[in-house]
Amino acid sequence: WGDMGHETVAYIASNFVTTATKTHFQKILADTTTDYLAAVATYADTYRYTSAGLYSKPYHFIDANDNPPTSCGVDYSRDCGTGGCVVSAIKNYTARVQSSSLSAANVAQAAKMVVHFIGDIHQPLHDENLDVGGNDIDVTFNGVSTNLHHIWDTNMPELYAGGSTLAVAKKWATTLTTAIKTGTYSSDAADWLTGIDITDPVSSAMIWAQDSNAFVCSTVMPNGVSAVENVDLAGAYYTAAMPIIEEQIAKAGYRLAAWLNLIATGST
Ligand code: DCM
Ligand code: DCM
Ligand code: DCM
Ligand code: ZN
Ligand code: ZN
Repeated sequence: WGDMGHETVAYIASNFVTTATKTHFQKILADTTTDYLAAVATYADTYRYTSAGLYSKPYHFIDANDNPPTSCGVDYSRDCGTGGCVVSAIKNYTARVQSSSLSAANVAQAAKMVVHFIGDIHQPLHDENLDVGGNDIDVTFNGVSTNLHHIWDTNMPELYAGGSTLAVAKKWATTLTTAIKTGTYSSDAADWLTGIDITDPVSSAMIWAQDSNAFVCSTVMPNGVSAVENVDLAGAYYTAAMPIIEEQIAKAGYRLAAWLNLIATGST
């Protein structure tokens, strides 16, 4: 996701963590404001462009070597590269944020990484190898030349939510929080936590990756690459994609809250 998507995920999580979890992470992040998660949600994207952080580039995705739209599926041993992937990164930084021997700076960095990567794993094209997760599929969006990955990360969320600012993210998060509590998602939210297990981060994250990757076949390219390549996708394609984007952002925030609750207190 782009910055605004990550910030929305973080604000949703802020709305579902317990008071003890909030206190725990405000202390780790040295930030007692209500924006303590949203303020660090995009750190990992800045870090990966620094020379010190180049190693973390593969941590933002898992390259599922499946065959969309005919067959979708993620396999940890097949798809998590030797340099690591979003699933191994969630495992590593979940361990580091719970460490009592690492420096405060390292524990803070781990918290920032967990917030970001639980967001990214919910973007369907972050769970797909084809055409570099859609980066090599040229499309236009309202006449602007871009690529399929970028419209899922940024153009479609920003058009729907009304911009790219932190204030837009906060407002969208409020809407999605209500949808989880009492609206569209209220009967599904409990199922979103099926299989979550803090003692088995790989299995937990693979459930999320699998769930997200399935949308590559059903929604991202249901009629293959040729049906989207060099096409303007701001019409019917956008209309079909947007409910999935909203669901994935909502799920990411709800699962992130549960994961942070498990880290801080041992229960969701
Ligand atoms: N991005 C950027 N510069 C930054 C941080 C992020 O250009 N300092 C862009 C690159 C990606 C997008 O943000 O297109 C989102 O990245 P990701 O999906 O890994 O979060
Ligand atoms: N950090 C870390 N290990 C690194 C780089 C950074 O633990 N290799 C931590 C230190 C700060 C945060 O991440 O808490 C941001 O650091 P920087 O500004 O150096 O990216
Ligand atoms: N990306 C991905 N899968 C890949 C490579 C990249 O999901 N195999 C993501 C990371 C960024 C975006 O695509 O969100 C652009 O990546 P980059 O900045 O590395 O071109
Ligand atoms: Zn992306
Ligand atoms: Zn990312």
